[in-house]
Amino acid sequence: MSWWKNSVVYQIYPKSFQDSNGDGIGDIPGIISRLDYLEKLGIDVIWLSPVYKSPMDDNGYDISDYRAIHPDFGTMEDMDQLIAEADKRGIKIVMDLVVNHTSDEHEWFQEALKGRDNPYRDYYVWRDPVNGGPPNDLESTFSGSAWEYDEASGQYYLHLFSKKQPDLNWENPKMRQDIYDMINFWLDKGIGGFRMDVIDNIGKVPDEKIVVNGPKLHDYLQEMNRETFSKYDVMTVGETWGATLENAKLYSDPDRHELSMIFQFEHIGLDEQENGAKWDLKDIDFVELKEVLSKWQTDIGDKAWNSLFWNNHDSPRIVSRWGNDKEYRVESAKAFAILLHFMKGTPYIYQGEEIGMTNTPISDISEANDIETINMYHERIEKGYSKEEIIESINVKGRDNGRRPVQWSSEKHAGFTTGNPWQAVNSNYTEINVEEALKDKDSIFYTYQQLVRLRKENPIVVKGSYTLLLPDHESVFAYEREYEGEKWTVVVNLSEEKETLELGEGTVSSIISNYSREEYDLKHVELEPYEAFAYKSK
Ligand code: TEU
Ligand code: CA
Repeated sequence: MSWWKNSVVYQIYPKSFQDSNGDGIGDIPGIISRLDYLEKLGIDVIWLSPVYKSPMDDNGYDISDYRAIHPDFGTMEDMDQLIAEADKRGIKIVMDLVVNHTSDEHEWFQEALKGRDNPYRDYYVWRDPVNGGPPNDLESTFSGSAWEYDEASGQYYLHLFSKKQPDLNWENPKMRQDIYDMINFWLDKGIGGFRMDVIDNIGKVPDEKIVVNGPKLHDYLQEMNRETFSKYDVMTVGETWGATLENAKLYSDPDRHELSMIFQFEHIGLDEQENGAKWDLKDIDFVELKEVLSKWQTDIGDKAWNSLFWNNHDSPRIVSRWGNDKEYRVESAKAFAILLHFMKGTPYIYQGEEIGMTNTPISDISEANDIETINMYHERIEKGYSKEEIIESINVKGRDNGRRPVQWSSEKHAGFTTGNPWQAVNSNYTEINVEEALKDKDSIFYTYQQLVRLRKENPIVVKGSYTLLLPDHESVFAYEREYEGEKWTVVVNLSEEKETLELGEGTVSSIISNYSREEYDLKHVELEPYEAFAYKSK
């Protein structure tokens, strides 16, 4: 079986992970200094958000040189050392592959700007004006038009994200070959694979306003696989906001030679008023959450593979989002961990999740760093929204929530830096930090460690079938896994209320319990707020 099916991935957002030299910015030597910690947690793979050279308009998702490390993060020697030091601990490094767009400061774009005849012009997407304006009304994810006018040549270029992130033209075979060479450059260094940024945008057909799932998307991925991944034993995970069960099977059916797995975002959209309206808040309905996650568990089939995650660098903290980060912070953080880590698929832990780091509310837009957040704020102010309601949305959903420095200790700035952090640390760091978590045997950290270990030691967690129980229960999420005559049941109360259930007959001992309960009487299961446990019934 492919190694990545047995793996647990840990995502590092380098700018906020660990600073080593006091400039307030996390860096690669900082990551190296924390590898022993990650080994203790038990993870197999690090997904490293971009560390390439970049003007940092979107914190590194705007790359100006794919083959160089941004000096804030270190040097190529540091990167090589990270790969080697991780390898010593049995950890693979998965790099972020951002190939839907580059930075406008990338030399290809700088060349392209020189004029219509430049050989790099066609590496990007250029269109003539229509009626003196942009070619059409396509919008950027970061607000405003997706088209930017270039005075010098009298044409517009496409940017689905910021103006400083011009879209690459995947129709151009020469451009594609340059990208494949770059991918092989990294694979030759012995990395474990790639997380592929907005990969479902590469088949775009802007003239027809097709931005995701374009007609040639899968052809490009098959070509890429043939030219690159197929020659190495690596994992690939596509970031695909437009994923459906049907196309998930196309991406990750091994016979089609595209990707190992994708991130699907259906559950992530459940607390917005309509899909894609991230800032229009709605309470999560746990019955819907059960439906969506269970559908992905059961209907993805035997060939394709799921990735499992609650949060990443683009989303708020799960404990604040769907748990309770106040009275039940520890209980609810563990409950969400137990719920996810017994499912079928490859789990992803986002830095700080394993100690229950929370969102960091702001009261004014001047405290925000993220380009998506800042642009949305100004757009909504213009549209007449009140400052208060926008700030509320930001505090619930904004990307900065997950990007605050990791809280390592109760020292100044949480031990993240000896200087001034690029983004302030959450003031709860004196209480919530790695040092405290490691000292407390009942901490969230040890629940994650135990979950990672249980997955390693029990094939049922990786291979077992999945069946949802109690589908209509409003707050209890329960399911069974079965494999070779063995059966495990997972029961999670997602509410602040006590719940009473009947799950069968007799007394069972728990495999894990976030209330440290060793036995459960199945006839009268009395669940405390956010109580979660698993037991073996066969
Ligand atoms: O994210 C894709 C993306 O569309 C996000 O902007 C997402 O929609 C948004 O945060 C949720 O509303 C990827 C990266 O993960 C993100 O950090 C980058 O900003 C983006 O691509 C552009 O590279
Ligand atoms: Ca630094």
